[in-house]
Amino acid sequence: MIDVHYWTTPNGHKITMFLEETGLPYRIVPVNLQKDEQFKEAFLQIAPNNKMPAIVDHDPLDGGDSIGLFESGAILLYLAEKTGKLIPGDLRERMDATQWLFWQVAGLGPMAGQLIFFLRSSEKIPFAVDRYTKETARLFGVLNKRLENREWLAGNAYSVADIAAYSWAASYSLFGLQLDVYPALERWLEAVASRPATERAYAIARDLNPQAPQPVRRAQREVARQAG
Ligand SMILES: N[C@@H](CCC(=O)N[C@@H](CS)C(=O)NCC(=O)O)C(=O)O
Repeated sequence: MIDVHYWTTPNGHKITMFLEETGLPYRIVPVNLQKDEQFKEAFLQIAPNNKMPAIVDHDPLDGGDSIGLFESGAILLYLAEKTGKLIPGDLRERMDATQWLFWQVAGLGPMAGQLIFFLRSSEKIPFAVDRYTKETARLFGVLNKRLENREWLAGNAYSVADIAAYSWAASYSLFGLQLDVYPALERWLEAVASRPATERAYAIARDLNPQAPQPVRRAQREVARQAG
């Protein structure tokens, strides 16, 4: 059994998306960020950086003591190693998936996260909003270009690289972005959103926190477009 210390944000969805894909048994341990539960002592013992997600695997492959992990990228790589799933077997493809995973955790996530911070800040700092808006749009452009003429971010199959990038890319409207200028990204978003495991992962979020944003599907965008 794996305890998933989780809240209903893009970084949290990555882990439930992986677990729903693979069917590994897990239970959610809510870390309600609105109640500052990320600062609770018990959570800090697992995640000293006071950010979720984190996991505790009570049944690690080596048969030893429980393993606690924080940082979504490290958790995804650990789960991929544990299951042998959602990571390419071929060395070059595996490294490709790894570099796109790192691109997300070191680039898209932090830049878009800073943008949200400055957009929501009571103190308005146009320079900061401008800087992170441009950088987030640039990163969306990189993702779109990567997905031109290929189905998935790395290798020939859906992988941890797609899972890591999806929940951030699906939040495009929070960053003031429209998908019209990112057609390859739009096609990929729809492909990931329609996976039953993705739908289950976001349903878990909705049950825990009805305010959690849900992905907007292509059909919904079409209806909105026609309504003007
Ligand atoms: N690099 C970390 C980022 C995790 C992160 O930023 N988590 C946010 C929510 S999406 C959080 O827990 N924030 C609480 C806080 O900053 O106090 C990862 O990829 O896991």
